[in-house]
Amino acid sequence: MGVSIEEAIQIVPSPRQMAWQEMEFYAFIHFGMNTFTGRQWGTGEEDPQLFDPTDLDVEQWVTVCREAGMTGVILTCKHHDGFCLWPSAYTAHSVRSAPWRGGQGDLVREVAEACRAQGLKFGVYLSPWDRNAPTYGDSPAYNRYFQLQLTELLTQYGEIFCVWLDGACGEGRNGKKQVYDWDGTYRLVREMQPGAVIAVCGPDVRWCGNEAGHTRRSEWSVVPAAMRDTEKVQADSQQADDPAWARRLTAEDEDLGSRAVLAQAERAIWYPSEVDVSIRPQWFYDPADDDQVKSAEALVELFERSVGGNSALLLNVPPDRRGKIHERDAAVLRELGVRLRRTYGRDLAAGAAVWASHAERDAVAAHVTDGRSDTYWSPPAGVEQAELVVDLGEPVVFDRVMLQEFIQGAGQRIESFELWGQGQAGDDWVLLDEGTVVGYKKICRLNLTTAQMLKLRITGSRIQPTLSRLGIFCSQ
Ligand code: FUL
Repeated sequence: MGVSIEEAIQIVPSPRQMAWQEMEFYAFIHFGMNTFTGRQWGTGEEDPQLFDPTDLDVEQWVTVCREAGMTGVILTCKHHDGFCLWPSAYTAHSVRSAPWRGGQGDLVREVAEACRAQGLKFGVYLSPWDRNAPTYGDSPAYNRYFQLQLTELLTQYGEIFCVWLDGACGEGRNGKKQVYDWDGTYRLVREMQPGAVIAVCGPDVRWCGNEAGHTRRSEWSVVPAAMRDTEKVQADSQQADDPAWARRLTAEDEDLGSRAVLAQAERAIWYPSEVDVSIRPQWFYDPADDDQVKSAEALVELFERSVGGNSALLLNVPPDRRGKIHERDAAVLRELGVRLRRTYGRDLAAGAAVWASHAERDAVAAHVTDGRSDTYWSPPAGVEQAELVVDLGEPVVFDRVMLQEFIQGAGQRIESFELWGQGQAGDDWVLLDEGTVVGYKKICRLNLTTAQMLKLRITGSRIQPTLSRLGIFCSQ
């Protein structure tokens, strides 16, 4: 019992987890029967006649997402009410029975194709909980139904980057508890879409544990294997609806991967965090929320704290009853894209000279400013504390510092660090920020600073740290 740091650093992302992590920021699109009923959780008894967007424009959805800087879209192909946005062969409760496109429409296809046309990846949300399916609660029969539907989604719509399996679940109509065949479902995904990650009730991507956009101060990607327990994810998902719970994490939930936590674990796994949050207070469009769309500034902060806090950001953007992303949401997302490009489009440290207190063979300091993700700096094994100094050549104004570890080759190692700045060579060093974990990406949000020299002091790491990038940016 107990996972040592020697063992923990051997744990690295799978190629599909790494490809997903590099996507960083992508959209959730909640659209379906609830859009037309004003509910957030449908009962499953809704009349398919209600599904009738008047001015559907999926190109607009994808354009808005792309311009915001997103790299993919996950569509709610079936939410808890069981209504399918594609003409499933296994139920009549779908677009086939709706007036939209005369019953000939397939929204999953339209969105998948719009994504491909604009270079975004496409993913599917298929709610395990189904309040319409008569077999729900009758475990083997419903598992068959669920897996047949999943097979349709995985075989008819091209490449899928993510299968998002929601933890929310309730009793069946007959009062029976549905026992899901998770392993069978995972096997199907691996066989039919080997590049897809399985999120939340799945082995590849960890739900951050709240729907409020909160990222932990230390978001470890190496965590106890028990975190993957679907029963626990389901129990936590029930509580996510409780606004008080959703807005904070308990102290126990704060620390998922410190040495002390790993020492108590039987086994550890690479299980990185995803922050899922809506641009509005609710997941599905509700006109009452039109004046509560998050501001571009709030979204920048959300991006920097999640993507820059070793998580991915899954931002929900719910189209309205016309079938369009509302003008307000579209405007703030456009502004978000402008701000992100303005800040991160130019790395002020690119090519800068770097010195390190230690360097191991070809893992030299200059690799952190060479613009490549496959090179890195590292001190020799056993050197857990080390320093790196970047010389910008002249005083430079900035307010963001980005750090990235070489996780694909060396796992997650940095436990704590400090950033120091020197206005000009020879001035006193001033502490600019301190932090804990880095992982895939850490973004330090600083006050506007002028410095020629920047020093990273790694004050704690596992065996030896690695760093593949140190970037410096200005948001102003
Ligand atoms: C939750 C669901 O109950 C919500 O309706 C929404 O889909 C959210 C992303 O997950 O568990």
